[in-house]
Amino acid sequence: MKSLSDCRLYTFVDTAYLHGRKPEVVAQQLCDGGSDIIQLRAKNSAENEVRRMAEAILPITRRAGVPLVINDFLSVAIEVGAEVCHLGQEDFFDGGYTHVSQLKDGKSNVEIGLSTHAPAQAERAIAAGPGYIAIGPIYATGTKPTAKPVTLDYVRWAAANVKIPWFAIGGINLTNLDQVLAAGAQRICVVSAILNAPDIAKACGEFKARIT
Ligand code: 3NM
Repeated sequence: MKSLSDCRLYTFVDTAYLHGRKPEVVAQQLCDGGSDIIQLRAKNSAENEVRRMAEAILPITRRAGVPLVINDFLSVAIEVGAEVCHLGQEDFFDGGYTHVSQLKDGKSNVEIGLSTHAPAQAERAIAAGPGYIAIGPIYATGTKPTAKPVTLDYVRWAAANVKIPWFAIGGINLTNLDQVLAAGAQRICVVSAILNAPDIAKACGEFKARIT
């Protein structure tokens, strides 16, 4: 199983972009293309549906040695034995937590990833002990249409200041990828530019070849 620091290309099984495909089929294509880590993101699904999808995907990611991240649903991540749970600022800090150990309650070794949208949020998140942080959205994106872009300034700040694994996210595609890398990112999250591509595995391979 890859460690978080080994991961460079972070991709998604996002139910908003399945286009009729089964989640586990998409997961296999992401693995075949060289994704290092995969998140199940199901913003409008009930917990039991997320659990069902996670159980279908997990054997595929395990076989590939790719950590599976469950977005939002910590209970599902722990129950199915996913390697990571990703939480937003609201879920974590507005939920009253200050350290990831409070979430796990000694019962699980699931890693936690946290979203951040500004340097002050990154500093507070890092102090909470996550396995990684995400920084974004770098560019405007239809995947999160209401979020305000943080620009490459935040990437440059992260490159100079963040010592744990961090992933740039938001509106990244093959056209702007080089700008994000030049600003200092070594790890990239991509949702729509891969899931909307005609060949998911090929699209992953194109990103991967330029990141590593
Ligand atoms: N989180 P795409 S931006 C899921 O800034 C998500 O925390 C963001 O999708 C954040 O690659 C984002 O299609 C959307 O732009 C990423």
